[in-house]
Amino acid sequence: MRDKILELLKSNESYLSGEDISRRMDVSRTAIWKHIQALKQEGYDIESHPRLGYRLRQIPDRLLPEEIRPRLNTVKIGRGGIHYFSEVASTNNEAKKLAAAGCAEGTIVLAEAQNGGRGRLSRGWFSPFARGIWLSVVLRPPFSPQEAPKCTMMAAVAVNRAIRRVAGIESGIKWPNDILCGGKKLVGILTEMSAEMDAINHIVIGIGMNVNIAPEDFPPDLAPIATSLAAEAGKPVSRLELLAAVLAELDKIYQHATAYGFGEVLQRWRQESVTLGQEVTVLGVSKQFSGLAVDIDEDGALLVKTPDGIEKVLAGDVSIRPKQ
Ligand code: BT5
Repeated sequence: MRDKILELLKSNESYLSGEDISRRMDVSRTAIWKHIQALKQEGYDIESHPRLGYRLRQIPDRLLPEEIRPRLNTVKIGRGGIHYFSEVASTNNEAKKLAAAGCAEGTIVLAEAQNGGRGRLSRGWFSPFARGIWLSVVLRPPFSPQEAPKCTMMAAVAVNRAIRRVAGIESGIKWPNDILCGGKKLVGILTEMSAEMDAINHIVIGIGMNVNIAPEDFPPDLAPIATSLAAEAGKPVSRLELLAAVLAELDKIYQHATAYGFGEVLQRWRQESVTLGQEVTVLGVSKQFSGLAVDIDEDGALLVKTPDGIEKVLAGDVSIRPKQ
């Protein structure tokens, strides 16, 4: 009902009387009034005129489900349900709870702000209000648990394409889970999985995108290593448009991967990588070594050429830094 009222207001540049809306919707004027109040609460700028009725002046800069639904260009992603929070600890935590309770594949969770946003290994993730896209997607893929790292790569390829398309900037993928621009981090991806020995129950892909964060608004420890799309593009970027592009790209490549495997994901990852061809230092749990990042293998592991031969680096257990 609320979506329909919004649609009506959007398609009308002038005023619509309460009576007119109530006739078209076949509900009372009081019900319409209540929906309009709720929309105003969400941040819609709706002018109410005692004689003329209602007029939508502006939609809010929020990732509201009412605004996402009409922009969804997907088969699965976002179709399972859109859970929206003004503020939450971590969208990944919410998505994991929903997934464990049996939510549909393609369910997404979004928040304007996170106060407990997480990176890998319990690192924090800076997630200021309405300045980024803090998103988690629930998938129930038919792949084996060993293939989960490739889901992170799949997300990276989808997000990178969406960024290039919407913001027109030259971003690249750093192994295994970052998107960088000019050497600084634009996006981080955190994939978490619940699985049996040979089957995945669900995967939650958490995507954190710095969209409209001004360089001076990053905390001092992040300022030298982080950037945002707006900072790189030199102008604000529509979060709604970008989100719609991310969901559409992810939907497309996920369908392709479930039907034909990860060949295309790996190929695109190689083309868009900023890690391959670089001298890197790998910081493992038990050992550290340097070498040339030459390729990824069919499992998504990074292959590093060292004086002792090729080292295979699996996702999740190392950090990589350009060699000094
Ligand atoms: C990541 O971890 O890069 C994964 C980040 C995933 C965040 C999303 S947001 C939606 C969903 N819900 C969550 O709770 N998480 C996911 P990692 O590679 O471990 O990098 C973490 C490191 O990146 C931190 O230790 C900081 O140095 C840096 N960092 C933190 N916030 C940042 C930001 N907004 N931009 C760039 N770098 C940041």
